Amino acid sequence: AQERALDRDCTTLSRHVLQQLQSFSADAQDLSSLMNRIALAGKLISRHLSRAGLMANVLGFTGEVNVQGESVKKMDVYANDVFISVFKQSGLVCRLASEEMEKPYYIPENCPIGRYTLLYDPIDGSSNIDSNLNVGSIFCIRQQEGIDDDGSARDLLQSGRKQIAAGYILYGPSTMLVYSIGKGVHSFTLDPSLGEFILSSENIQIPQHGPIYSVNEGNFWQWEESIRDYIRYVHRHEGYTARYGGALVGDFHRILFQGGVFLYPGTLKQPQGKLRLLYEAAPLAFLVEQAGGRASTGTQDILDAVPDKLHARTPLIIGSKEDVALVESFISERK
Ligand code: AHM
Ligand code: MG
Repeated sequence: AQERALDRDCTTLSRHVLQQLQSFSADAQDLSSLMNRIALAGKLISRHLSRAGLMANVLGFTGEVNVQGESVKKMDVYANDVFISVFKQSGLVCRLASEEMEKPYYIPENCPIGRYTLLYDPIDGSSNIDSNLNVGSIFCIRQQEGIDDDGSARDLLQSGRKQIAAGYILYGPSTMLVYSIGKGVHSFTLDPSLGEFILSSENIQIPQHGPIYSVNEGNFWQWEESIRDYIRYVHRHEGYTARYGGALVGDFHRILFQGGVFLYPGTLKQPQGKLRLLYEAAPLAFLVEQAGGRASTGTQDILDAVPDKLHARTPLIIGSKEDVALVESFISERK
């Protein structure tokens, strides 16, 4: 029994990916090394974040010089560079696209063989950093379809169904990695003493309904009437509780385990909302569908939405099936 406990307690991420793939095909080996690289980026960022408070100004501004005379990078710039350097060495990824870079970043030395594109938000919820609160990284992997691209990355302007893997890393009291390669959703916790992500929950299923609603109600008068209708409904019915942390990864993580809904609807100033389709909404939509939940723009599944540009934004309603459907019903009523 002890042996089995040890066995269970020590399923590392890399072993888990290989078990999931159950094959030694080239694709399987690619995916497992891609996931290992993402885990490495997560560990590096996690380590840097845990020391950030000790280093003058790491949290704040770019271009500063710290006590050791090294220039201090703002956290999101640092995290963006971590992903680039980690994938430069992998050989598999020819192109990276992130919230921090206007254009995709090509790794020419990988391009003859690199068949994948990594899309990511290196630090999601970056305003939380200034107060030492949780942030995250969001990622997904797509097969590269346009190698001799002119930099416009048109092949990326396709639906989220093209993702072959997606997930996030949550930098909270513990660092966690949650991922899916289309075979369920699994979470891992970083054991800092081992430097390994250890399996904590397998085949996570989101409750069909949950108590949490997570939305920035400060935007109330910026929303369409239908969203206000939904919030009024929630206020008038028992069993709802509000939670909003200002970092999508953290808010989504809570809902994945406890059920409920996260919303970032369009506003008067930003009719498409704030969140980006390709590297924020679509990866989480991939996860939530794998966990038995839903993600919607309000009128369409997020995974069916096609962006018109790399940094396109989308309204996002994501979480438990019944709760997403309830929000949608208010929207269709007002159409
Ligand atoms: P960021 O990627 O620039 O950090 O912005 C995304 C973040 C999300 O993590 C979070 O859900 C949202 O912005 C919060 O926005 P607001 O402060 O408008 O409520
Ligand atoms: Mg972000």
